[in-house]
Amino acid sequence: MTNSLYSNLIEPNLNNNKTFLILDDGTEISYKDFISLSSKISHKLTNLGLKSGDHILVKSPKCKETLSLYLTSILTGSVFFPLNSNYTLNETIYFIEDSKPSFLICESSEVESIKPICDDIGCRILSLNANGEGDVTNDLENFDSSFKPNIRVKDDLAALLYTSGTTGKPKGAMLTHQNLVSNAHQLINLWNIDKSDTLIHALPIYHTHGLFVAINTSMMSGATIRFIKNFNIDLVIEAFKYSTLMMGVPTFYTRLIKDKRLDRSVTKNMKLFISGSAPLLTETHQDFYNITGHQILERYGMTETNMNTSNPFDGERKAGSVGKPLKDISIRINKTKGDKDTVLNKIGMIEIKGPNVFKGYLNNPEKTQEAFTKDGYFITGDIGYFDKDGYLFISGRNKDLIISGGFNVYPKEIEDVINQHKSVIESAVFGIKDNDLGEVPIAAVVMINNNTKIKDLSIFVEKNLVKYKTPKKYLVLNELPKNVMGKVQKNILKDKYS
Ligand code: MLC
Ligand code: AMP
Repeated sequence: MTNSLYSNLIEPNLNNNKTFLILDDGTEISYKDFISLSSKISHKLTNLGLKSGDHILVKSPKCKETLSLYLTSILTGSVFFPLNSNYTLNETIYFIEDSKPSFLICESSEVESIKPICDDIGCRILSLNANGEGDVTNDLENFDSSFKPNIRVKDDLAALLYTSGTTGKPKGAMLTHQNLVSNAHQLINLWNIDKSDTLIHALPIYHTHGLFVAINTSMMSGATIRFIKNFNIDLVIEAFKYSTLMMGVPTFYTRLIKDKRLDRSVTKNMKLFISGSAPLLTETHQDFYNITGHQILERYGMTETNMNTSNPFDGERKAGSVGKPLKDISIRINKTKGDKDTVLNKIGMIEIKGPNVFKGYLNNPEKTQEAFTKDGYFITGDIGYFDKDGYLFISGRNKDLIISGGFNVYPKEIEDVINQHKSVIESAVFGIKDNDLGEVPIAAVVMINNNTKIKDLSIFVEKNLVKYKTPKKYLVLNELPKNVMGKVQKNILKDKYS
């Protein structure tokens, strides 16, 4: 078996008649049929000019056809670049210009506005709607249901996922077949996933969590996926009856805890609840345990590295800790200037090396170099420490980042948009605690004229940014607190307005 995604996800399932996906309307699709669908699409796109190594930007909504484009990219040897289908035109233009895809798939309502940008770079645009209809799936009956794969080797690029890292514009993290395959193998072993499992999948499929952690581990172990379009609590609770696993962000768990239907009996078929992408409060861990008898297993990952640490399946799951490093992954705490020592633990920058760590940022050798230490460790921007048992605790972040419901929000990006408004002199975006989403962004703004309507500003921001990045509140201030160097002191704003 090689390290390619084809030989791990597709080849073993070519003739597998077991159910792969259970959809919201109850339809079940077998592995074999799903691979046939992906093979037909592969023929179609290849006929239209898709080649091995091409970037395929997929911005269509979560549906089985969008997921099959992931398999299409594996079969054709192209590079899968999934993107939030809700991104605005302005956000989308940046990704197209930076990644230069050969194919772009989006909803038919967006084709007209995006096409001119695609035309400029010779990118073919095709539609695919939430109901699975569009250019991608038209006339598929004319294509063969088997496809001779374009085999890639371990260091070849499999996917491109954008992330902003510490500052500035989003950068395309280049992930190889080896990065993804090695990580999924580790997680399957660690979490005891096998073909008898059914995973509740209510996450988006354009991030590491919902795509690689959830889909790769399930396909590699031949498990079934209850594929839910979004976190619909009724559908999730209904699915507990016949499922065994759930992967979610902490908001899934805080919402479940508030629901009166959650108890031991409704979750008795479940084997494992996993949480990640944002900090899980100790209180949430404890409340969920008291109500269901299940201890949520917390793990820690990133776009650039996939999963790094996890609490164990068997053994102690420590509330507040993200667990121990995965096998073959080396994690160290690098003490940098200003970091504190506690009596027992050294607190500092979390740095990572291993087969999971990405190849670099697309067309950006400078940022790639900055992201690694001289001896090849990836600098995560997360601050933490190990306890005496080797469990990692994340105690802060050395990056201006807000995590809202598991989505990363970069204040700088929002400030750049706010500052473009004609009535704004300057702004500062910061996160405040939120019971549902963990944190949410709010904005402090200094206006040219204090009579300007905030409504105008918020409409302007909403036109430019996807909903989850828009500030939940605007504060109009006469000035922003600054230090002697002129840097805005967000901690003062945070303390005052949280
Ligand atoms: C939705 N809204 C959000 C939001 N999600 N606002 C801020 N932050 C969010 N995360 C907006 C909606 O547009 C809506 O606005 C309002 O908030 C309420 O919407 P909702 O219906 O309650 O939201 P819902 O659709 O239920 O979404 C909440 C959620 C979702 C938590 C289920 O955000 C989600 O699926 N998050 C998962 C993100 C994820 O997969 N992260 C993994 C990154 S990978 P209005 O005004 O219209 O009411 C990674 C690596 C790793 O980090 O380690 O895994
Ligand atoms: P992303 O850029 O979307 O991949 O986000 C990765 C970031 O999410 C990490 O650098 C952490 O800051 C955060 N993160 C992921 N998992 C956890 C977790 N279990 N606890 C705390 N933070 C987490």
